[in-house]
Amino acid sequence: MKSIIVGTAGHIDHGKTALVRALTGVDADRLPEEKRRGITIDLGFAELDLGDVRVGFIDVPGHERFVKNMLAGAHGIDLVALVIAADEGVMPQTREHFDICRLLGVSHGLVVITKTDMVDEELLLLVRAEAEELVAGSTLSGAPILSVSARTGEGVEELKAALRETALKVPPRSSEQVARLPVDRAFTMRGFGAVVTGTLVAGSVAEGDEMELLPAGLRVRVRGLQVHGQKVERALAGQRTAINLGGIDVQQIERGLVLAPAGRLLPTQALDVQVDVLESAPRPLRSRSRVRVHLGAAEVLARVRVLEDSGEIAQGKMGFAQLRLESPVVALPFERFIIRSYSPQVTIAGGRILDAHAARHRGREMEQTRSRLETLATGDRVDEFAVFVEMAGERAVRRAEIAARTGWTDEVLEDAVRRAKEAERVVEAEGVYVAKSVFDRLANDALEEIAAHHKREPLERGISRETLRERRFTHAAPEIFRALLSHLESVGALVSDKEFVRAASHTLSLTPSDVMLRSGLEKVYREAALEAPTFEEAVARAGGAHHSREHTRKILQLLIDDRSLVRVSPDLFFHRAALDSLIASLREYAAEHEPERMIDVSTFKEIAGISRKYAIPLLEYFDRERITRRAGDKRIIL
Ligand SMILES: Nc1nc2c(ncn2[C@@H]2O[C@H](COP(=O)(O)OP(=O)(O)OP(=O)(O)O)[C@@H](O)[C@H]2O)c(=O)[nH]1
Ligand SMILES: [Mg+2]
Repeated sequence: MKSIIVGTAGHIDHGKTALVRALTGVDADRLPEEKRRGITIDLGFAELDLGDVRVGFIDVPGHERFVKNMLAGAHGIDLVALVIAADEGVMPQTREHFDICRLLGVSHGLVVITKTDMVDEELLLLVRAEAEELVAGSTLSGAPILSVSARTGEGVEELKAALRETALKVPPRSSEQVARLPVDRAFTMRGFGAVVTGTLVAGSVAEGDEMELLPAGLRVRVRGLQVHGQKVERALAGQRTAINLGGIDVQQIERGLVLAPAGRLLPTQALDVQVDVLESAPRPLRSRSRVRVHLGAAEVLARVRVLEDSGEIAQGKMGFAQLRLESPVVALPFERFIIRSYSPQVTIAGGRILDAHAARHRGREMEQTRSRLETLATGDRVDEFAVFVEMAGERAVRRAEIAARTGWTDEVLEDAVRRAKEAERVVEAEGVYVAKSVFDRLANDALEEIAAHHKREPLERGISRETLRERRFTHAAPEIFRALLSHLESVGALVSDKEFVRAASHTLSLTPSDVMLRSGLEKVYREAALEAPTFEEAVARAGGAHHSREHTRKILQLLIDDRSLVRVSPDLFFHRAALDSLIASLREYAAEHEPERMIDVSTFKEIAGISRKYAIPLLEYFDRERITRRAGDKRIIL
């Protein structure tokens, strides 16, 4: 069965509460003060079963001073019943409430002319004409206009039929976002504890769900749920829902908090928005003005920064702005909000959020900022995802950030990622996303940096990854840096060798005397075999004593790089061939001493034909290389 939320709207005393009562039998004015003063002060609730449609009514106060309360309910409605008393016609709050509904994007509704018993036919026609004029040009133009008397009951049945028909036209709520319930009421129920109520604006909530109240970040557990006064296991988007919460005291809960899945969304204090300024606003919306922002059931103070060159958005016009909030809220793209002036408190504008976690924009980047916002305002999900990724630049964004920023469910997020990757707009690395354009630029930077390094150090085999990262990529996400190098390696632009990388095209440029020194050193170590000389001695024997130590070290490094020599300890080098034959002898010895395969230092010295000075560093080297393993004062040959 379809569930629909209908909100009343209209001037004070025009018969909204009486109408809800005529329809449902429920007096939505609950507070003693409301009864005493005969006016509605806070939101009231009632239900109506229309066969295949279940209507949840939110009855709002018409009094100018309680528009704030009206807004706490109006954000969640699917359909508005705009009430106009036949004896008074269109009045200030008729217009203000209607403006609010329009700005909140409530596109379905009907007009109800009440108190028809108090006027004659002629006046009724006049009010009807006035109503038509009010809604002309809006999404409610052409909506049904009904005449009702709550006193005599005349027209009530026709109204029910019209409500049902209109309700059936309301499209179902999107299921793209995770559950959110802006709290409009919190109370304690004896034996149950804290209960919150509100309209579940997205997703679904089930018994046992772990949730949190934002922006406070209070963790709670769903103990039980009611929809339309009936216990249910799961509540769905679009339903008026009462939730019994565990793990919290009712004093901690206030109107405006949002119930959402635990750990999924994040509070924010800066919103990039598209604003629609009312024709009736007393002045344009200007930068630096202090305003009241009504979002969900919350109200927060904010400073406006208009993102248009003129610094203002004129009456009747639309434009981009940033709202800097004085306290945090939880907000998501495409949520609607209302702006009221700080004082006097009147509705002046409304709009849609485009980026709920906005960055500060620099003046000279205004053009780019606007074009990004334009994309967010008009683009699809992939555009939205790509824009958020692009904005992060080389810092890149993590999956959890995107989830918090969009409110998307896992499936929707997955789909956006897949399509953005297919379209080559985004690159993914270990759950981190970076714009393709940024990735390409970084790849280019890496190649440039490596080329520069080769130029400076022609005798080095490359640059260490860490040095490269420190030179150019300290701001980049480490995941992206790693992905970058493996990408460059996979396309053959780069060769990586342990912790070093070099350009695939890099070749050593050796002078003839370097070449001679290199082969000379190689020969010295080969012939010395296990009688390895000191490095200075080796250089002298190779006839390279006239080179600087720094230079001869570089040549030595080349021999290590091409695996001719092995560094056994910081200043002790052996030729690989000598080590290989020593290893072979060790293994032979082990085979003759199965199953122990044990050797001690003196046997080792004998086999190798070396003194203790070399035996210890060599054995330690073999331990590190897993050729031997220490066992007491002996070693096992592995
Ligand atoms: N004669 C007549 N009186 C009505 C009708 N509907 C409401 N009234 C009276 O009008 C007065 C205001 O009605 P409410 O329903 O409280 O008006 P409201 O729009 O809810 O007022 P607020 O919530 O304070 O904005 C009450 O005294 C009602 O009895 C009607 O159809 N005919
Ligand atoms: Mg009322």
